[in-house]
Amino acid sequence: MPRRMLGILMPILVTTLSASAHVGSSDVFFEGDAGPYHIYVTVRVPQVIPGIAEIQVRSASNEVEKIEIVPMRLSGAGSNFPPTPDVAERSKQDSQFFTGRLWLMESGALKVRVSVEGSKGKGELAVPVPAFAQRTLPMERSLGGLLGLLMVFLAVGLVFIAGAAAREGNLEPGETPSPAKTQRARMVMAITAAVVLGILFLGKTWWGAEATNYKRDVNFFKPPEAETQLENLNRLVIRAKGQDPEWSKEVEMKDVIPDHNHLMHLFLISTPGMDRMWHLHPERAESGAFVDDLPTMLAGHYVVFADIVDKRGFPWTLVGQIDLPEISGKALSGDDSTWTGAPLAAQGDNRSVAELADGGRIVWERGSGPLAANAAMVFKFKVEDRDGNPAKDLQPYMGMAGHAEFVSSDRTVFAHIHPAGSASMAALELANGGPKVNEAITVHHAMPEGMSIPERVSSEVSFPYGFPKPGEYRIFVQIKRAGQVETGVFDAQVQ
Ligand SMILES: [Cu+2]
Repeated sequence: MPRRMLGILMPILVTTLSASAHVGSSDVFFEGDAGPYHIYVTVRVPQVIPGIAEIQVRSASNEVEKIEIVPMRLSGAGSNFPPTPDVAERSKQDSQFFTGRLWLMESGALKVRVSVEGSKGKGELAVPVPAFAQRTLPMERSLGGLLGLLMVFLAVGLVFIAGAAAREGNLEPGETPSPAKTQRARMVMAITAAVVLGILFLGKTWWGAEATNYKRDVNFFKPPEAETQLENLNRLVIRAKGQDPEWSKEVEMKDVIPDHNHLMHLFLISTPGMDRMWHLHPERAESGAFVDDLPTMLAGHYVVFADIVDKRGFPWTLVGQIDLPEISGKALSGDDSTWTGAPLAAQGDNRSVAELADGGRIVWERGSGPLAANAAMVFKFKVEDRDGNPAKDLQPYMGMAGHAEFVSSDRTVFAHIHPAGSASMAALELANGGPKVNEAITVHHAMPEGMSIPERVSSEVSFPYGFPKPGEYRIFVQIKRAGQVETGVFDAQVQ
């Protein structure tokens, strides 16, 4: 009895709050093409695993008739044999909006396959979903008290029922139990009490083991630490250290996979003002550490965010801090970029125009009204040349029209987003069976600089994303124009 009761209670014990796969931003936002249909997908990842993910799909056109969704492993065993898909429910008010709920049964790199049917035939795509237990909250006191009372009532009741059965179970009507029967009943009650206590003890042990495992899981998936060290004046060495001792055995640095051209995307952001930012690409050394010869930088305190993707396609952001002296380093080259400007508070809230060095600008078409937390949005940015016309010189930057980093002023949220959304490009490729499918999603498949013919990129770039909580955010939007990476910075007050 107590065992089964505990089983029912477990999901209540582990009700939770929000945490991360980027940092502090666990929901998945996606925009892309399922065959002929352009769709937006939001996956609200459950805080507990097993748990229910909420899926929202918006179709850009009214040609979609039916949408099916199913969760699967991102790669490896099980990624090719989906269970029976669920049909997403079509909204009665809005025929282009579909919702569904899916059970996610395990932590790790998963994907949700979305199959679309409509007047143009069928289309399909898969959205990578990093699923992980995020936090454990203690059971509410009142509920715990009530359940405790019930348990005592049931346990004591069981002892008395057993006693009564032994004493009076086979009496004739009106007969009183003999002293021998009363004696036997006491024995039975004592044995029953021992058995009940034994079961309760086993239940408690089992509960404790489950809770410990669960806590370990929560710890395992917390953002790992970026241990940083400055060597030889300008060489930054970064080592990954998981919150759980087992982490480095399961996530080996020798196995991390490239994500849009690089094994690591490193962001150094000056704090508290976030008035300087570097986006760099360290190389992996033999030892498994990542190493970068820093460019010339001002002395200061920097927060470190380093994105990597493990071999299963699970994205990790290493988080750290470092005090750097003034560095006279190498010139920026390749995909590395930097920005310097006004600190966060000085910009004023909700600034939506960013001036660029050549007189051009990036304009955030944010619409009117306040920005709400937990709302899926499409962040649209227009790039203008110095005459105010749509810029015609945009090129792919690391294979995409743009990159955006959303950082909260308290640095508890960091999300590196692309036009295809919040999933890493490496995971998107794994989810959709290789880089080929990705061409629909990226502007141009990532190739070493100089090998690809630069394609024209639209002067408008958009990112599907939603702020995970209220607060002040800085948004770094990075694009490439005529061979030069440019960064536009926007501040947002989110309610
Ligand atoms: Cu990027």
